[in-house]
Amino acid sequence: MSASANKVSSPVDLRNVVLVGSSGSGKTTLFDNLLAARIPGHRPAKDDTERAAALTLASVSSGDVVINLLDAPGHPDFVGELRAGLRAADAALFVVSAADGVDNATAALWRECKAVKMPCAIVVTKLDVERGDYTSAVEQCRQVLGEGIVPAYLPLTDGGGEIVGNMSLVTQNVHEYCGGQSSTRPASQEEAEQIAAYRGDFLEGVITESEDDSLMERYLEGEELAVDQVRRDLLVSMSRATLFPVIPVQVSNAVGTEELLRLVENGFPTPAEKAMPTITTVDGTDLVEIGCDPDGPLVAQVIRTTSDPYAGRQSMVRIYSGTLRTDDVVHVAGHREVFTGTEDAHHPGHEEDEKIGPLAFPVGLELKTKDVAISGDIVLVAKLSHAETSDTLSAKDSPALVEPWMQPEPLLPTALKPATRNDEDKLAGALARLVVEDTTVRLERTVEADQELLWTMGTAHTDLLLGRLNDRYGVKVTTEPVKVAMRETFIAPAKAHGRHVKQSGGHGQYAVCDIEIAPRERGAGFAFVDKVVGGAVPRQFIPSVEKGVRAQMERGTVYGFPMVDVQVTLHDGKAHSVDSSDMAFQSAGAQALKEAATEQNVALLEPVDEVEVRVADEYLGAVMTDLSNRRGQVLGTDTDGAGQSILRALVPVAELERYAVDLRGLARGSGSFRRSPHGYELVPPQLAQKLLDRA
Ligand SMILES: Nc1nc2c(ncn2[C@@H]2O[C@H](COP(=O)(O)OP(=O)(O)OP(=O)(O)O)[C@@H](O)[C@H]2O)c(=O)[nH]1
Ligand SMILES: [Mg+2]
Repeated sequence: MSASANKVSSPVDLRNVVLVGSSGSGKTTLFDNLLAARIPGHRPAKDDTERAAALTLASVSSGDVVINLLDAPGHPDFVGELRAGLRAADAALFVVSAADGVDNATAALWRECKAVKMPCAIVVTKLDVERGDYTSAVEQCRQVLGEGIVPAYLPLTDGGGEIVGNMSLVTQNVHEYCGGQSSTRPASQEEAEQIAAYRGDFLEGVITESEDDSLMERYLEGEELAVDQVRRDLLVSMSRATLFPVIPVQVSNAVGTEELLRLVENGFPTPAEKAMPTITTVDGTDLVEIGCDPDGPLVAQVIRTTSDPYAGRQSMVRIYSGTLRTDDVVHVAGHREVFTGTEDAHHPGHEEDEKIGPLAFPVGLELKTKDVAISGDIVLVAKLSHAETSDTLSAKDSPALVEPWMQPEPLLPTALKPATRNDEDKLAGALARLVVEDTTVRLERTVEADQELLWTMGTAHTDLLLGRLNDRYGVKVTTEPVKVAMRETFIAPAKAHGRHVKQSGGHGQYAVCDIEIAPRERGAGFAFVDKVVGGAVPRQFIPSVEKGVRAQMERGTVYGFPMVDVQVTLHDGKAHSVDSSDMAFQSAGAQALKEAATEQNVALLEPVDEVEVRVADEYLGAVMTDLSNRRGQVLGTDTDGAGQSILRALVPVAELERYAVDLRGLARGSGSFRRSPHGYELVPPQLAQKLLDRA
């Protein structure tokens, strides 16, 4: 079958390639350049906020293969889309702008690729911009990104410094571009010298990383190596993600697109060569051995989901094994808890059978339908209603589970307030939909403050989601400051006399209790001590006093926040043989606590989180200063020995609301952090009012 109709009969004829690089490095421009080189009349898609935030798929036939190109957003808010793209693809084109250099954001993206051992070729863009220089871009890549980076092509410039082609270190030929067409010719004397200056490094890298000992011997003896042999070793070393060939491109005149497409065709791993993700039985107990075989049992995964009010739902699906056919009934399973160990309220475990709707693949802007997609392919499936992002589709008779990719933790909270009653009614349903689609969003309904918090990756992500709420679901919301769940506690011992006496007419109520209150250590909780002697408070009413005290602690005293960390000792009281009751002693206990509390002996507590910040070494000082301005208390620092510092600190939650945004600015994109609840700490008196206003 011909690849041009995207009817591929073997996984070896497929290449799945994701474009990775920092925002503005030129990925989308290159994506369109590569498509335009093979799709006559290709026009770029409208670049709106949805397009810029989404992993976008396009299929293109090139030579004997079909390339599924994925354009991933570079903005750190959308790293979830990038991770989905890294899961779907078998190799990456890592785009670096020569004009902007290798910054922290680029280094962070490189770590993303490294974390999943992604085979990468590095594409250098923006060589036409002032300061854009190939050699220094390569040098920077080596310094910042690490070992194994070697140019495979050099740019060819004309007399005016314009890039008009490239020189291949593989073939030692020159590719010259004219009007978007490239022609190949042997290198001139001068060009050959330039090639020779870089070729040694390139060949040594390729041969070393491919561990081709016999070739190394022949190379060291000065033998001229066959181009095919070099290509084969390049593929091996690139597939191992230990060697990263570099290639320059010039989008304005399409320089490099042909070589890049050929490199993908001949030098990039096929789906059959890529290691499988972890696949288990549906209950996660046994590993399932799966190969990339179109005749094997179906195992596929939903990479991303979009819903459109008109077109309905569309799922991007990567097939690992077997063949997916329109109208097939498949098993859908999602069980994150199997891999994380905890139930995820937003993505509850589920299993259903579902019929596969029409399959499609985008050729540029145009969607083309097909009936069959084989292992190794990426397709769009219309109208799946049960399968959510990261769920597994598998054969009904041998259901399986593919481990979801690592999700980043959303750390920026926004409190949402529906604009009208009508919006309030629609909000919950709309949010639930957004959350199952986008696995980097979390919802939290706070109990005390009764706020709806939307946790996202950053402000651009929040804006995107609020835009979707409005555009897709017609729900309007405003935002408000996030409230902090405060506590109160006794900071000095106190005594109180609680009296609940009502004896006018009928059945009376009589209870008197004397308590002593003592502060306890942070986190020690509540303790109730019974020191009643001589039956001053009858046995059966002692738990009543405790119950009353606890109820008042829940309601709070001076500030109205739940009280924690106190010891209450009941040492005396009075009862009446007829009028005393459980209720009366509960009231007396509650009242005693309330009466003991004054502004002098009760203080506010605020929640504190333990925070772990990872940041490039050079920003450690700035991060520490900033944390101390946030009233943070550094617990310790460490280094990973690879340029990253790790810092642990206790920081008040009130100071962390915007930390996701601020850290990124402070550490120029090099920072990330995690947080977990630590406990409560006393609020400095001078800050109490400010915090009360926010609670
Ligand atoms: N001069 C010049 N401009 C370029 C080149 N490549 C891209 N650009 C421009 O740089 C800008 C950003 O390019 P995009 O392709 O949108 O960048 P991106 O990597 O997709 O960015 P994100 O989608 O935000 O991650 C656009 O205005 C492009 O026209 C290049 O090689 N030379
Ligand atoms: Mg883009």
